[in-house]
Amino acid sequence: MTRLSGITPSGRVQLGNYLGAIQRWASQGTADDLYFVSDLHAMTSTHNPAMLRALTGEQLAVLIAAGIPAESVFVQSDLTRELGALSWVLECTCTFGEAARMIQFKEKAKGQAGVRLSLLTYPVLMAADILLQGADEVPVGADQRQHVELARTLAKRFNATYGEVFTVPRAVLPPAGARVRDLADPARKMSKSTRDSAGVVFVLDEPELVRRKIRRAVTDDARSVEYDPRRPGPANLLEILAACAGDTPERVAGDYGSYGALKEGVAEAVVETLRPIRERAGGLLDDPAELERVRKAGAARATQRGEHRLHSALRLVGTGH
Ligand code: AQP
Repeated sequence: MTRLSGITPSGRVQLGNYLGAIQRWASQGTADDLYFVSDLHAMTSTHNPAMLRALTGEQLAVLIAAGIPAESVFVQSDLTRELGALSWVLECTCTFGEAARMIQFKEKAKGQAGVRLSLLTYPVLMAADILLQGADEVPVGADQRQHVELARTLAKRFNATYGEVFTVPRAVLPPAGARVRDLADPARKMSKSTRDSAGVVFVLDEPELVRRKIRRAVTDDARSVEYDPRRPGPANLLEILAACAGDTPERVAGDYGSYGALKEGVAEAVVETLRPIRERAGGLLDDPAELERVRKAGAARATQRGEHRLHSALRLVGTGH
């Protein structure tokens, strides 16, 4: 059974990406699972090419530094030939109405001038990501569920029209995990592309900067440290601490008598959780030849895994050899 998950280089990897996804990918993934840096998905709105390249390298290094086996990781754009060809076949399988119905497209395109056509078509590219690799399960949040449903529809339609080639994928909800919120504005989730990064802990931040951001986290004026999900600031700190300690927020709350002490505890737990990843990722980023070697090997394996499906699909639609 193959599970496929990706991370988009729309900004630097933040603590929420790590605690909510990458940590689980590293500890619970199986040898058949695949994890990729979806750099092509980061191009559906204005982007900076040099930044995209740097962020892609950083994310690849973080995935490997976090302990995901290098043979399970690849960069999406290293498969542009295969994904480009399969996207075209799938665009010829998808109707305009199906693509235009995607809620995320409607929301993101609303009121925006110069909307890139790729914002409309990227769910088809996402279907290509999934179908090329023969993924059975795609763990996604509610916002991406409709896109996996589209991949499912396209797989079934292709198989019924031309012949059985694609595994029909299933969207699965990732196991409930930490939903890390912005430290400066706990009403919203921590995000890599947030403009003001005062409340965002990046995985590669220096320890002193991590401590500073956590010390400035917004709490409230209650005096006691208790876990109450209706108090988003303190609850966020306790959830982060619990995720780092492998414990429950209710239990870790009992160890602290003041917000000051709690913040010190959270800061140390986060610094120690991220330390080995920051060090290993730093080592990889300082050794571009090694990172390139890992990247090439991942690309070769992912290409090889999908090659036969692409060739069959091209042949069955009446193209290729
Ligand atoms: N704050 C979060 N708490 C828990 N999990 C999170 N994830 C993201 N933010 C949090 C999980 O990280 C994985 C990779 O995310 P993505 O690159 O697919 O995009 P995203 O969910 O949109 O992440 P960001 O950081 O918020 O990026 P931008 O700013 O571009 O929107 C996913 O599994 C996601 O659930």
